[in-house]
Formats: sequence, structure tokens, C-alpha cells
Amino acid sequence: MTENTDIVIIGAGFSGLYAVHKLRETYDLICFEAGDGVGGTWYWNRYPGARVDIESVEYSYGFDEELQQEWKWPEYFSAQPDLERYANHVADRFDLRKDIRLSTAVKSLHFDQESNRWHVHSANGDHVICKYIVAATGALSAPNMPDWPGRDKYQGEIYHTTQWPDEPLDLQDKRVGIIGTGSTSIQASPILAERSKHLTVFQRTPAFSMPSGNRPLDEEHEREWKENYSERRAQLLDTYGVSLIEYPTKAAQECTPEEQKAILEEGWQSKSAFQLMVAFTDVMTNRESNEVVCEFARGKIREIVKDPETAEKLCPTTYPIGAKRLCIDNGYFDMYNRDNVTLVDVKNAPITEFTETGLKTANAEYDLDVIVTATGFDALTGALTRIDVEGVDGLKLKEKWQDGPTSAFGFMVAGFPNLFMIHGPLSPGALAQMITAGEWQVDFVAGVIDDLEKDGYSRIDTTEEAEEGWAAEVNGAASQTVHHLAESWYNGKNIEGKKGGFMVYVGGFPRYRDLSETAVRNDYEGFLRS
Ligand code: NA7
Repeated sequence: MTENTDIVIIGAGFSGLYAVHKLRETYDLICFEAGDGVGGTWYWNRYPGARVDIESVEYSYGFDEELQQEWKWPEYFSAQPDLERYANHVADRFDLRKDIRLSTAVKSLHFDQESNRWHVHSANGDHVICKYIVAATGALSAPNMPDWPGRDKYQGEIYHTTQWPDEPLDLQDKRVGIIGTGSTSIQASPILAERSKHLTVFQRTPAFSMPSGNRPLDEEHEREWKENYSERRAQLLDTYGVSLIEYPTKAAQECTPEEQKAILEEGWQSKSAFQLMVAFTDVMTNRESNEVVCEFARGKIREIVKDPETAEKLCPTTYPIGAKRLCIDNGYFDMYNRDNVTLVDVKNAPITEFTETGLKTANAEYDLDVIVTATGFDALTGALTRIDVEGVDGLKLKEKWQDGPTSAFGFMVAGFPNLFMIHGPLSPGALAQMITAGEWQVDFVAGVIDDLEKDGYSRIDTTEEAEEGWAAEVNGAASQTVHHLAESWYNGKNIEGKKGGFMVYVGGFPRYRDLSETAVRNDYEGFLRS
């Protein structure tokens, strides 16, 4: 059966849920969600230790005053079950489920340029014709699973951290191997080490990490936030959506070594995630200042990890701090002082294959009962390129993006009319606070759709010139920072063969908003309406 609606929303994560709430005030819509529950990232990532790295009082919705007053977060940095509970609460409270089809992955999106309508097919056989697509598909939702040979012959259990089983795993007598040392592994490993007989960590690139300072949410702190929520939410949009950081006034070189040390020590103890990245005004823009912070963070690793050889292996030396996502941990480095944890370097001796009993690297074999792949994501583009998206004249999104993603303001791609991305490639999404920034993006898209309807247009597209202009803005901003000096999911270098440059806009959320809103105000400069 073919159905007709105004808007199809893809994804019932935090942005998708808000898009359902916002857009159905005016339009008919259907939201497709691949998972069998809502919450997106916080539905899929249920590995032990999964926890947000931004304080929950701000990493939460601001669109409804009663919701934000009534909801109580138990901790400063919420664990996955609390975030999933919150997503479910929001879905129920605003009666969103009636427009959401769970367990329904979108398989293809084809644009019919005669009727200016999208044809949406799901893996379950749904066929929906709609005018607009809102792709709230998530920046980190397409898992990366390196395809070493021999997976079929391995007799043990394998779990990607995004596909963790619902039932608790009994690991007590098991030898567990975890591949990867990004944020996910840094959160999961200390817990796996406690629960298993032995944990082997396979590390390709060591990570910078600082203690999260997680603790039960202080009532005074909560009250203070709740009393000032409206003002605070507005302020969040003037930063990256993270207000709890203390912003510095001095560059590293303006401080004596003693002052530097005192500031960094305070940052480390600050109980505020990411403080090291802004310890000085120029940490993210000046390589020398950045190195001061790197050396401080390495010093902490050497202090915590008792075995000097392991400590050295854990010290990042090949990229600036903050250039890859800074990790936040609860006892990660200390874990290496346990007798049942081994660190294996797979940079110099890479993993080559699965064996019947475990993993083989270029110089050794490891027997493992359970292998955990904490190998990250085909970030920013993967969720959409894994769908067959076809725009005008048979143009496939995957082909259009084969040398790297293009977009105007991270929300539209030339040749794919009426398709709007939330947190798309080249938007600030992945480096902003994603709930607040997502609410802003959904409101912005809703405004564009309202304008089109009001003015009687049936189609909006952007142009290649606009995409080139935006690419120049994105690259210009990235080149001012140290971000381009690391290989990470920000630039796709974590995926073998993935092309393209830096995929996140780091020119600041206020500038992003200003440029996007100015384009709209200037009669949709860079866009074609018909
Ligand atoms: P990340 O940060 O991309 O980390 C993935 C890890 O997996 C990282 O250490 C990778 O090493 C490692 N990896 C990936 N492929 C391989 C292969 N083939 N061999 C060995 N090691 C490999 O993903 P996370 O899930 O930890 O975090 C993603 C984001 O979620 C995070 O930034 C937060 O925003 C939340 P590499 O560093 O590429 O050498």
C-alpha cells in the first residue's frame, strides 16, 4: 500500500523526536526508526559504562518548560539507561509514538522531479510519498566494523559496542579482548576489566582523557539551573551549547610555567569535562600552547600508571590534544594497574585476522572468549550513504559524496531538493551540544518549510556554488585550529579509504546561526526555489 504524507522524518533519536513534536503542529508526518525503541545514540549504545560527556542539566531538551522543571537527573553525567528513560518519557509525555514506526529501517529515498515528491521505501515494505524529508539520522550511528578475514571461523562471541546484548553478560571466567581506545572503549574497559577474568586492550592510537568528575547531582546545582533555565538555554546557543566550562582569559605563553601548571591542575580537577581544551585561550589554535597541555596530560598518565612501559604506550604523541575528541573517563588509566589487564599495541603490529580462538596480529596470537569491537563509526555521512538516496537526474548521494561530503550550511545537498539534514556533514553538530543544537536546527528547518508553504513553492534546492562557498567557510575555520592535525572520525580518516576533509564546522555556533539565518533573510541566498 502506498501512503501519502507531508514529511518523512528518519530517526527517532533526540533530534528526530523533537522534529516529530515540532513539525506535526502543522504537518502530517511519519517517522521511521530502525531500532525497536526511541533514543537513537542512547538506544543503541548500551555497552557497560556508556555515559554522556556533557552535564545532563544542559544535555537535555529546552523546548518545554514543564519538562525541564520536572525531570530529575540523578547524576551530573547521565548513564545510558537514564538517557534512554528520558527519551521514552519524552515520547510518552508528548504522545509522539503514534507517528513513529519502530523497527523500520529506511532502505531508499528516490526523488521524483515531475511531482517534486520523495518516494520512501522501508525494509519492511512501507512505501510513502512525501514532499519533505528530515534526515535526523545521527552523526555517529553507522557502526564501523573492520572486516578482518576469518570472522566466521572464530568460535567465541563478538559484540560491537553499538549492538550490546540486552541480557547482562556473564564474563567472570572469560578472557575478553576490546579493540579500540576511543571514548567508547575508555568508558567500557574499566567495567569490563572488573567483570572479566582478563581484559586485553588492543590499541592503535592512544587517547587523551581526563576524569569526568561524575557524581550524584547536587540539589543546589539543579535548583540553580532550574531557576534560570530560559536564560541558560539562550546562552547555550551563544557557545557550543556547553556553558559549564570556564572560559580562559590568557594564552599559554602569557602565563609563567608555574601559572600554567596551576591552571592545568585546576582544569584536571575541575569536574567539568573538556576544561583542558580551553585551559588557555589558544589551546586549539596554537600548536606550542597545545603541547603544554599535551605534556601535562601525559604527565598525569605517567603519574597514574605504575608500569613505566605501559604508561609510555598510553601517552599520545602523534596529534594535538583536542584534535580528536577528548575522552572523559572514570578510572581508565588506573585500570592498567590491575593484574588482569594487558595493553597490546596494534599500530606497529596490526590485527590481521580472526582465528578459531581469538585474534592474530602481525606478531602474535591472542586467545579470547569474547571480542568487543569498540571501533567507532562511519561518522557523519555513513547513516545516509548506507541508504539508497537518489536525487535529481538519477544522482546518487553516495556517488556525489565519494570524494567527501558537500552541503550548504550542513543541512542541504545540491541535487537533493526538499531533503533537510539535522547535524549533517559540515554542520557544527558533532562538536556542539547535540540536543540544544539539534533543537535549533529542527526549528530552522521548520521555518524553511513554513516559508516554502506560505510562499507557494513546491521545491527548494541548493547549488554547487553555495556548497563550494560553504566548504571554503568550513575549511577556513578548520585550518585556524589544530583539528586538521589528527586522523579521526571528524575527517573520516578512521575509515580505510574514506575520502574528504574536515567534516565539522568549527567556526562557532553563533557564527553558524548567523550565516544560516542571513542566507534565509537575504531571500534564500544560495538556494533555488520553484
Ligand atoms: P572512535 O573515537 O572513532 O574510536 C574508535 C577506536 O577504534 C579508535 O581507537 C580506533 O583507532 C580504533 N580502531 C578503529 N579501527 C581499527 C582497526 N582496524 N584496528 C585497530 N583499532 C581500530 O569511536 P568511539 O566509539 O570510541 O567514539 C566515537 C564518539 O562517540 C566519541 O568521539 C564521542 O563523541 C562519542 P584509531 O584512533 O583510529 O587509530
